[in-house]
Amino acid sequence: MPNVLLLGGTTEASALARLLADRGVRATLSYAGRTEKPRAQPIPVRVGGFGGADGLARFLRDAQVTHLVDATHPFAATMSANAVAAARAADVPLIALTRPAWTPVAGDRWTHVPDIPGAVAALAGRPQRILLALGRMHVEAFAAAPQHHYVLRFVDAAAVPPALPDHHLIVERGPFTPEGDRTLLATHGIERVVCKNAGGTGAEAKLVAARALGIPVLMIDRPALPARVEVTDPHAVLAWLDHAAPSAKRGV
Ligand code: 3Y8
Ligand code: NAP
Repeated sequence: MPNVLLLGGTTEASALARLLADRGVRATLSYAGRTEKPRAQPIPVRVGGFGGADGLARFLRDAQVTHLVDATHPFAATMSANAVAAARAADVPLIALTRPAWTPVAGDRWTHVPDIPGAVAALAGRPQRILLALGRMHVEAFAAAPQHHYVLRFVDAAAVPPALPDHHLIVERGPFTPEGDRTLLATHGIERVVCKNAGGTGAEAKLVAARALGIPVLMIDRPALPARVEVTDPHAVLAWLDHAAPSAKRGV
């Protein structure tokens, strides 16, 4: 009998949780606990870190997990690296459920930067009105480019106001719509969008809206991740569960 641990926090993870529940597969979805009220799930949920790769390996053994699915965000690089190391240490099969990176299409005005510091450096120059669609965790880095007016979008209200002298904070969780994001860009007179190459559909709306309005985008490329089996369709994970041999040691 499978006993799946699903590292979640994305649209794809939630879609897979629904499929696992519908098939009656024993599974637990794991959140880091970054948000106050994470989306309810149709399978049991656990919240909080594991204590590094060693902590996750211990969890896999103690909970007798038979399959590990890493469906975290492409920028959750530490979690994904820990998942590879822990799965190997605990001899548990691992698969990653991710989404293809976005690629520019006609009308897109993208500039690629390798990481958050690269995005900050690219914002040197005259003051602009910027949609900083990165969430809350990396906002402080942009205090090094204080000349801009920043429109920020967080999932939860900020306990401490962001350290950006000229900002407007919107508290809203995705997924977002092209119409809603077009209104956001137009209402705030946005001249540039800064975002991560998250891929998927839940964060794509701002790109569709920027394209329609001819607004340039500063696209932060994904961090490198260790090699692992990757799929982009939740149904491919179900097929993998049917064929991936759980650890023989576990006697399952
Ligand atoms: C806690 C779980 C689902 C998953 C929905 C997806 C889509 C909506 C769009 C913008 C971009 C951003 C941010 C974003 C999106 C989905 C997905 C996605 C981007 C929740 C969630 C958790 C988080 C964590 C949060 C981060 C932040 C990033 C906001 C739940 C809602 C910017 C990523 O306040 C904080 O500390 C927030 C931190 C990590 C990035 C950051 O650096 O701030 N996501 N987002 C997960 C956990 O605890 O393990 O609350 O329900 C999930 C979703 N957010 O099931 O429907 O699939 O990506 N999330 C980015 O893409 O750049 C918003 O504003 O345009
Ligand atoms: P991260 O930087 O890669 O991970 C930092 C630490 O957070 C991990 O080492 C782990 O702590 C804990 N952690 C991360 N994801 C976890 C999970 N699903 N379950 C349990 N612990 C987890 O991760 P992050 O970028 O902060 O992402 C945190 C969560 O938000 C993930 O669920 C991710 O899918 C979601 N998310 C992130 C982004 C983003 O832009 N980064 C966007 C959308 C959703 P320990 O070392 O103690 O185990």
